[in-house]
Amino acid sequence: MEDKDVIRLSKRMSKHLRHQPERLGLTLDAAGWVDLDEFVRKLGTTHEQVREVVARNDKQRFTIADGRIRANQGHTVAVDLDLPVVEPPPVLYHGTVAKFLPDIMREGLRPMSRHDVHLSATVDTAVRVGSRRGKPVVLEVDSASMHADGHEFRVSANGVWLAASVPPRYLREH
Ligand code: HQG
Repeated sequence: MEDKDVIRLSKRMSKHLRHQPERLGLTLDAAGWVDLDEFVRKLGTTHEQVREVVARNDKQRFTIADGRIRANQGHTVAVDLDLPVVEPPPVLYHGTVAKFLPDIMREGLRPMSRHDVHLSATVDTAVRVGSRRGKPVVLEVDSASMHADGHEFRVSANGVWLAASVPPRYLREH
């Protein structure tokens, strides 16, 4: 497949595996999995194309296992990915844009429409995430203190760090 076709199919797959499975008549199980044969059929594509997207995806957004597929993170539908709580690296990063800063510094990072706040292990990744919305601003998260204070962290299969929220006292501009 050409790159642009991989991206287009990846976006369709994300849409149905994260946000609107019902639009294709799919039902995700509690952990976000759906039968791969059914998914391929309802998407109107082929196993080869779906496997190519999973393998070539720039961010490893999907996992195929035991004849099923799921998105690794980013859901807005209710799923419990069943990820273990783990100790985070001492510092994590969040990419955003300047117009959100006043609210973020007042009330902290909130998951907005997603399940969790998404944090990055590297500044580079946070810059990329922030750039989706304009000129990126990177926030540093004092994850060591959060962890010490009892906040839970999880990490998705593709290395995205997840937290329920980040109170403002743990945030500063990078
Ligand atoms: C902001 C992409 C006001 C937050 C990326 C962000 C990521 C607040 C936006 C993944 C706020 C939410 C997630 C507050 C947070 N007040 N604004 N209190 N708290 N915000 O898209 O982190 O390509 O839900 O800064 O790579 O941008 O989909 O989150 O700008 O990993 O795989 O509210 O999406 O991955 O936006 O991105 P999002 P995000 P995929």
